[in-house]
Amino acid sequence: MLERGFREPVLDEASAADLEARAVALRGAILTMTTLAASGHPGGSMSSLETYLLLYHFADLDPVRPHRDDRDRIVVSHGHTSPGVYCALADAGFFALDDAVAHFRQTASVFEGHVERSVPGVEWGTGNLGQGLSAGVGFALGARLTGRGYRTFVAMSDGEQHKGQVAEARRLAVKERLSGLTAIVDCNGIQISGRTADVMPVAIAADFAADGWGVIEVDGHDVRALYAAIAEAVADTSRPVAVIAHTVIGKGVSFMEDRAEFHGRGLSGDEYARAMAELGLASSLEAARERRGGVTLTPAIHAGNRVPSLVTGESRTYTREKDADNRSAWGTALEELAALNPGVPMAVLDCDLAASVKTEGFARLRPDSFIQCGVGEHNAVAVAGALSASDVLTFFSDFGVFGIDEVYNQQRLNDINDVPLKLVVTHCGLDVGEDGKTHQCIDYVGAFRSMFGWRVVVPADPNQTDRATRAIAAMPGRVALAMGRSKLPVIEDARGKPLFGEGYRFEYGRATWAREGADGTILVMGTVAGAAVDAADDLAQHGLRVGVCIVSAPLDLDSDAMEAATRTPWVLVVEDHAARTGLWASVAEWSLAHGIAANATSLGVEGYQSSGAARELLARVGLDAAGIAAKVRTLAHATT
Ligand SMILES: Cc1ncc(C[n+]2csc(CCOP(=O)(O)OP(=O)(O)O)c2C)c(N)n1
Repeated sequence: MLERGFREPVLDEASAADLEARAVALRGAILTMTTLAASGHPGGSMSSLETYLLLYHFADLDPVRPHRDDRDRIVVSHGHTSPGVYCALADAGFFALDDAVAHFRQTASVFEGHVERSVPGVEWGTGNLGQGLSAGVGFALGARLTGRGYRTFVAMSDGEQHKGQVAEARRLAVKERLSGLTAIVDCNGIQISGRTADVMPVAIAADFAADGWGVIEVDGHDVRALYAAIAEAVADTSRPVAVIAHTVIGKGVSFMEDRAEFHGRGLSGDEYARAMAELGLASSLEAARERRGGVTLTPAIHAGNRVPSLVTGESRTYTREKDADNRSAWGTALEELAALNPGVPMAVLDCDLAASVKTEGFARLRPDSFIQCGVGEHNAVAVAGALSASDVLTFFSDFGVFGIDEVYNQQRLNDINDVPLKLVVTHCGLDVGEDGKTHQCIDYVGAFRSMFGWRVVVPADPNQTDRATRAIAAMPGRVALAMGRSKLPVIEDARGKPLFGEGYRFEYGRATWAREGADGTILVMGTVAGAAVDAADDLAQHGLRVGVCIVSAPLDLDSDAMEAATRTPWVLVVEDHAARTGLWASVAEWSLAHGIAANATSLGVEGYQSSGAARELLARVGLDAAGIAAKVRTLAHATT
């Protein structure tokens, strides 16, 4: 066998003959697993098989140490061809083939219908087509920013070339000069609904070439030619290269070849017998069935994510002398983190909004780590996810509506892939300025409520933003920091000192009491916290003592604070967010889960609003100090 790394230009004859023989047996294994599971995608698995065999045998990987830092990264973008991936990985020694065959698509098995990171050798979970090239761009950037210099290979299908995100990724790869990136496109010409040329014609080779990629066309079933093409791509240090592999769906079994029917179904017993006879293989269905009935595999664990050891520096304290905005406080803290940690690989991804989201200072300080993705958010979010999984402290910063709503599924895939991405969104809520409905991200908590690994932090003023920024940078996992646009007065405590100044330490999930008061409690998050405090101070002048509790982690409420709040006669939940999915929803959930029937009322955003100055829009829906005070008076009146 040749050495790994595709450094030799041609495949030696012994390896070629060996792979060809093994490919026949593995086609049988693909059929056995999809027939046994009575589902799955044999057709594309059989057309991509030679690609997978060459990649897993000859990329710089170590099956015994599948998470070695400087390993080459292989992303399979058409995750439905998992049977082909599992067969090739097993053949290269990553796990036992019999396990993959027997437990394919079995409940609780790692060998899922679409590839995912808990399988040794799988770098990126996919299934939503069109996202793998972006992940590959992320890994390739990771190779550069960590200095590890590994190569990244992305296997793709022809059907998914329809997706716009693929074009976004192609362009970014060229712009960033990612010559360590190779795409191999399985062009079998078939997809679910028939011929790819009929479903949606795409000039695949021409599109890659037009964007500046090198292009090599090859017979994707000829292991010698395919190896040579990949080696040629690897040797090209001037640009990323796409190997266009012309293949046949269902390759190797005459009645499956070139038939869309076999894109996504297992064979019947009769078809299976015919196919195995044609391949010259004995049936292994019964043995696999017996094994499937045995113990289900324990899920393997993926590499996990390293938490950077970070110097977070001295917090800045802003004062009332000069109003500041949260986004500038975030940008300043980010810049300080970058300056304080020269040895920590960091990246900021931007989609043409750096001036607004305040990442320009970082860009000046670390120009090579500032990745401008243009108006290509779907790509940017997937790139950022994979980059964050490459030991690079990665921030994606955008307006809320573009960094969350626009890219919900990409963020969901980041969740599934368990990446440690930090998302910093500004212009959230009605505090977006005059842009109007399309820009009003009033669901930033709600979107992440529907996922499982994202934590959301909503700072209330520049001081809390500064401290939260430093804290989330050092936190493991996915964290979204969500803020508005406007300048906000620094919130002060009852003695007139900055509430989130000296002596305050940000702790995820810990709420902060800005005012004490036994007559009722305002629970508030984010932009409108200052207005709630002003309302409470105003009411105190008139003898009404209202507590104000500022919540910065709306998805993980502080039980101590909640218990204290619910002991008061009423609770008013105030937020610049759709109440039905925001803090109000969390409070309702908490109350039910704790069996505490809080006398609670909501004051949030009940629908998209018009264009207008944030201050006016918030006042119009009662989210200014006067509106909050008026609401409190009705509650106080009702309970006396
Ligand atoms: C974003 C997205 N849309 C739709 C699907 C459903 N889907 C699964 S496979 C497939 C056809 C893809 O064609 P190709 O990848 O060329 O499949 P092949 O037949 O070659 O395996 C579609 C539309 C999906 N997985 N992801």
